[in-house]
Amino acid sequence: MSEVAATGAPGRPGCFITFEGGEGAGKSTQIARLAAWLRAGADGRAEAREVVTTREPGGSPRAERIRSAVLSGVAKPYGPFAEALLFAAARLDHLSTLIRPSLARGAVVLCDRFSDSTRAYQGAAGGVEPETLAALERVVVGATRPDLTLILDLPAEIGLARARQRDRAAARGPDRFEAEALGFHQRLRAAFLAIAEAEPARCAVIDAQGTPDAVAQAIRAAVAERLPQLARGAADAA
Ligand code: T5A
Repeated sequence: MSEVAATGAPGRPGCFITFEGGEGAGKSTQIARLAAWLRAGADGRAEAREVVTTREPGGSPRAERIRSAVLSGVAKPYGPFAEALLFAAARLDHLSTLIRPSLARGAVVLCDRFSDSTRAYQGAAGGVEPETLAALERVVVGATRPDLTLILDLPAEIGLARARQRDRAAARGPDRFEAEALGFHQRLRAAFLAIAEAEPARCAVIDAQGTPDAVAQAIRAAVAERLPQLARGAADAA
């Protein structure tokens, strides 16, 4: 077995890390930073570490088409359960075409949102029964559960302000979920914290209020603690 293999769950060579949290928490920013850190750790090794960054909804051409539809709000009239089914359909394709093949060849997969977002957005905030979503998760995700989930936590008002500032700079309006009322986003925050409390072995809560550098440092520390074999080369290179 190579030095960079067997970083995640037993039986699969790769390692699956998801980023979760409310709107504007800094997930995209931090995925790029963690990917760069992990890739830098591969420098000088006999065998380079492959890092794949991806996102949900989306991550594969078919899933990106579902993303465009759902975030445009076209499915909203069908209700949160129908939206959960669309996110699940996108996830099914994303898992089979990108995530599982990447893990099978030993890559580290960093994914911006995954099934905890369905639990929080369509479940806790949207009102779909947790048992229903758990059944959907079982059939869609199966054994491909994340090795580590980093939950970027900050008050909803701060995340929404960041997202709005970014949207203004890009001359675009809020998407389907950004447009929801503050109470919806506060329920999301509580839901992500409840997931972390229920599954402490998988989840690490990261304070996302600091500077991008401070948040990146906290994420590296969590990776080094939870997945030491993954962080070893990267920590040496930092
Ligand atoms: N969804 C998704 C569901 O409802 N169910 C599901 O099952 C799934 C998978 C996806 C939407 O779909 C929903 C959730 C979402 O509403 P999206 O566009 O991918 O839509 O939205 P988000 O995942 O929320 O991503 P965002 O792009 O809005 O936020 P990020 O990625 O968390 O934040 P980021 O890095 O883009 O940063 C936002 C802004 O803040 C700045 C950045 O420069 C940027 O301008 N920033 C900071 N500013 C100050 N301090 C820091 N530490 C900062 N970090 C970043």
